[in-house]
Amino acid sequence: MTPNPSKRKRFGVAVMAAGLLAAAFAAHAEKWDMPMAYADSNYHTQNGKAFAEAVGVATGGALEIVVHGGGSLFKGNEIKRAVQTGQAPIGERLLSAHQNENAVFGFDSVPFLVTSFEASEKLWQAARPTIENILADQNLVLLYAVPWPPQGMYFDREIDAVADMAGIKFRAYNAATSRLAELAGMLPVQIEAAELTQALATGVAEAFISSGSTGYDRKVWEHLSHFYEVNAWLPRNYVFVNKEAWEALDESTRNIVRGMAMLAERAGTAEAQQLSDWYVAQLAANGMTVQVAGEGLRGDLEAIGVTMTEEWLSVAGDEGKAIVDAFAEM
Ligand code: PCA
Repeated sequence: MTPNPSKRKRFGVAVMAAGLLAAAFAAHAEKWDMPMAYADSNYHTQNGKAFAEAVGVATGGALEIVVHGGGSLFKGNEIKRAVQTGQAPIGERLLSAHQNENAVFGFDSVPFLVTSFEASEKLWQAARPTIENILADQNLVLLYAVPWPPQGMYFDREIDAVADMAGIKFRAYNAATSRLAELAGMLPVQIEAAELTQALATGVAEAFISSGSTGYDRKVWEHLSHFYEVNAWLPRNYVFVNKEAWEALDESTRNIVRGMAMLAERAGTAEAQQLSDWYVAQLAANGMTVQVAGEGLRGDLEAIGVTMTEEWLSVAGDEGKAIVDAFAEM
């Protein structure tokens, strides 16, 4: 059926009138593009869109945030720089992806430091002021952070011990995942989630560590057969703003954005927790063998975890130690 052109025109006029009206209320309407790296359908991206919409409503249209998901505006590994330099005023990125520039950013990828959402929340409260300060020195304002579900390991075969991993090409998403691969005798290759399906299809990667969420988003059952629940850690995505763009907002707008960011952090965290088991169930429903890592494998990974924890503490210095100490006291 072809749409009625006269109706379309009337609709167009109405939309234009509404637009003029909104513009009259928000005399200095500001538009922010917000690059996000993960799939449009992913809860992080959906939560970012809800945040953007809430800011639009609460500011009466004075600040319009437009989310670009799936790495469509900037790729994951370009987003921080884009926001630092003002090419984008706001963006979202995996926080631990920056641990090669400052080890402290890897606080949420220390193996077995936290293995549950509850502990992850405490660790975030312990780390947040330090992360906020480091970002402030980099021309960035932290708004909110939302965890991924616990990390497990994906393979194309049964794995009973770390010895079974020798020589496997392992997709990494930060320095910790690369180091884990090395210590397990695998070959790490850094790949964004957006390119993961392609990497598995072409054999560039044969295994990886991630949440059930990313396995589900990437339909990983098309390429891999086994998922081992390890609960190695719960990494976070964070949303941040360019400092000049932030300071250009008036105070009441900044307060609204802060308020909506608090809600987004709560809502996104609740969503992650709610979906966590469902994602893993979907892996099984699509034919994968899903199991808790066996005792042998678990023991081997814990030994690697001890090494990685020592290494992280030594490079993350006093700031890193202060986070772990503050967390231990919570
Ligand atoms: N998904 C992201 C990071 C952690 C996760 O669960 C990824 O695999 O890129």
